[in-house]
Amino acid sequence: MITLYTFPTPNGRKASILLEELGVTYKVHRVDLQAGENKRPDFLAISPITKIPALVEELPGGKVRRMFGSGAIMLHFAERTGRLIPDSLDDKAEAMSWFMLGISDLGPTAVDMLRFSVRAPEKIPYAIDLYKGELMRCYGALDERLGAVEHLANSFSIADIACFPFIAAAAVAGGSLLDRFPNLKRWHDLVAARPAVQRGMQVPD
Ligand SMILES: N[C@@H](CCC(=O)N[C@@H](CS)C(=O)NCC(=O)O)C(=O)O
Repeated sequence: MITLYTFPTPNGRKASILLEELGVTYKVHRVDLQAGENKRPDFLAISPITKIPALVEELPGGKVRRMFGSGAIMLHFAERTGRLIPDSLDDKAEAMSWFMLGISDLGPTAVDMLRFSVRAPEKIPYAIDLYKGELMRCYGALDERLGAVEHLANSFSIADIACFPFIAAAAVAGGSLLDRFPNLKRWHDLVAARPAVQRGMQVPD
C-alpha cells in the first residue's frame, strides 16, 4: 500500500497528479501544515525536512520505503514504470532540463515571491522586485519553449507535472498575468483539461 502525505499546495499536487496519471492506487494522508502537523515526530520520520509531499510504501516482508520531495517522488515512479519520461538519452536530457526548472527555479521562486509580496510583515522592494524578475524569467523561458513544442518534452511528461501546479496557481491568483505569455497559457489550458490532472489537483479534498 502507498500512502501520500500531502496538503493542498502546488508541491503536494505534483505528487498527486503523477500518481493519478500513472493510475497508481494510493491512500491520502492530509498533513495540516497550518496546524503544524508536519512538525510531529511521526511525520519527521518520513520527511526529515518536515515538508510535504512525502510518500510511504509498504513492501512485501514488512519493509517500508519512504521518499520525500515532489522531485524524488516523480522521478522514482517515472523510472519504475518507464512512463512519463522519454526513453532516448537526448529526449531525456531535454525533459530533465525542464523538470529541474520546475523543481529548482519555478517552484521556489513562486513561493518566495508570495512570501515577500504578500506574507512578509515588512514589504522590501528589493526582494519583491528580485523574485518578480526571477518569476518572469521562468515564465519567459517556458513561454518560448512552448511556442515550439506542444509539451515541455514534446510529449506529456514529468517535466509538465513539475511546472503545472505553479502555473495553475498563477492562472487563478495572477489575474491576467498569463495573457502576457500566450504559449504558456495554451499549454496551461491543455494540461488542465487532462482528467488525471484534474483529479490530482483535488488532492487532498
Ligand atoms: N523541494 C520540495 C519542497 C516542498 C515544500 O516546500 N513543501 C511545502 C508545502 S508546498 C511545505 O511542506 N512547507 C512546510 C514548511 O515549510 O514547514 C518539493 O519539491 O516537494
